[in-house]
Amino acid sequence: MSEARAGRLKIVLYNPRAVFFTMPLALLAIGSELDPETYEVVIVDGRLDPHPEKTVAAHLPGALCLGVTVLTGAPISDAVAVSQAAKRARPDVPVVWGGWHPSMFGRECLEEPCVDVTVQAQGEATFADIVERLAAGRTLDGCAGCMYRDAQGRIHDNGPRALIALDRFRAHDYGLIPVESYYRLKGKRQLDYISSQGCNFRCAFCSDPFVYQRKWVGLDPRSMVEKLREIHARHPFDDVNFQDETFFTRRERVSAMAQDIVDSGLKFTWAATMRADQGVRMTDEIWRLAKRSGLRRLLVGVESGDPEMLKRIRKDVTLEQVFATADKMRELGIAGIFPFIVGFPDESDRSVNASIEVAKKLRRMSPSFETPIFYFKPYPGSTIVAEAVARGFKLPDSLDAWSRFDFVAGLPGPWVSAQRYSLIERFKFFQELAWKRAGAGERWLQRLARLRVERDEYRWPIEMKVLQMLRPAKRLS
Ligand code: B12
Ligand code: SF4
Repeated sequence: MSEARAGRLKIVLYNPRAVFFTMPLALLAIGSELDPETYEVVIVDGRLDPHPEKTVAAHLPGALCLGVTVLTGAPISDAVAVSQAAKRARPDVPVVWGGWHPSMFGRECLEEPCVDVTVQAQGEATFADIVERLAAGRTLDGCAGCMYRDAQGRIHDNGPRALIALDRFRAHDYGLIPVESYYRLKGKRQLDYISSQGCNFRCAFCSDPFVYQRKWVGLDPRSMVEKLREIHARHPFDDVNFQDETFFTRRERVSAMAQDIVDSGLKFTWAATMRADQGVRMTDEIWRLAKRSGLRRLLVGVESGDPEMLKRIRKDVTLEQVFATADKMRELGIAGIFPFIVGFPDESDRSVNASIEVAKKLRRMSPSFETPIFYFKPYPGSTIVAEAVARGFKLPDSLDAWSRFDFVAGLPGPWVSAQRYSLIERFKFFQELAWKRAGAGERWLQRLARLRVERDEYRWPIEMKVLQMLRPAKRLS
């Protein structure tokens, strides 16, 4: 934790409750960018602290502001609860919201009286600017990258701030968070790390093109491995989970990083995201080097098994590329997560069935491949959603409604019939059982599940009902 240095100005940051224990990288990013000689950064994490409202309130006397990171969905209600408690305790301390939801809905978030400022997209420079202005008693007028409400209740939109190269920011200070507590809660010594921001692509279902305007910035590989070495010396880890949207955007960067890891003598495995078109553009040499440096798992978004749908959602990836990348992964013994999305507006049964068939093929390729299926939920800013809205689909119109817009409860959007939903849920269940590494006691159930999947026979799913009663599904948010 940061040492107490007299006379520094306190900045309190809050990460809402969630069911996973990924390290709070957003708060680490904005907190580390503040000059440690001038500011004392306190990070409170609702996933670690049983009474975050009280803890946050206790830190507020003398604080310059409270910063909260907010994802769309369930985290909004916790962010509101903690921000309201903060306002009750210290109405004079400004509350700043940043992250993916305020990046898309900066103005709407400001309708909630406990939120004073919202930050859009990359936050390091904007937050540092806000904090400096607050410290100097200056207004936020002209502070690019944020919106704010003035004393008269008027909302000001200062417009976007250009994306800044990550190497121009201070390195993330993992001393701001209790790294060992996250290891403990995850049950493994796995470090979360972010090496790039944004994405050059244009997938119609994703918030990234809207928030980062198809721009991408990545850390220099040399300084990154040096940083990993420093963190490793303080908090030894066995695995690094790169949380980048598109880690493999520049293959030369990946190659240099992998070579540096090998040369450093550090021994750890790592996982990251890859697009299938990036996979086919990697040379064999880089693939092998990445594996040698510890690459253990890739997340490769397939999204649809229907080439027409892939075009419609502007994925700009072909199924041939998916299978070529998967082949390479199988050859090198790299595990894979290949997510699909079903239930796009007006998606036909034929298209959903095509996704199911591709998922089956991938599952058959390796026991280390997983093919989760999610239901499409409309992110604003994309063409596919604009079309749906034009045809009468209503997006949530308040923060409260957005907080109940649960992306992951397994509930489909309005474009999936009850019958289709039931089929997809059954397929998801049986394909998992059919291909997972099963214990001796489960083998007969597994054989039955394989038979069902091969024959597309999901009627009378008694095994499913019994197993779901015995082991309820894990919540995702
Ligand atoms: C880790 C992660 C999670 C963790 C969250 C852990 C936590 N901290 O609570 C978990 C596993 C819980 C999670 C869940 C989900 N996630 Co998620 N997740 C991510 C991921 C991979 C990394 C986030 C991260 O740490 N980024 C690194 C930091 C440095 O970047 P950042 O968060 O953008 O922060 C910068 C700015 O946004 C800004 N900023 C952020 N917070 C703040 C706060 C202040 C005060 C300021 C000033 C600035 C600021 O400054 C930061 C530095 O520039 C992102 C993808 C990504 N690379 O960002 C997806 C992402 C955020 N997730 C996404 C989705 C869709 C989901 C799920 C729905 C996935 C699913 N199908 O299950 C769920 C449900 C979310 C929910 N409603 O609960 C979407 C966006 C969702 C949205 N609109 O909010 C993303 C963008 C992935 C994608 N492209 O689809 N997720
Ligand atoms: S889904 Fe992935 S590749 Fe597509 S725009 Fe989003 S982050 Fe980029």
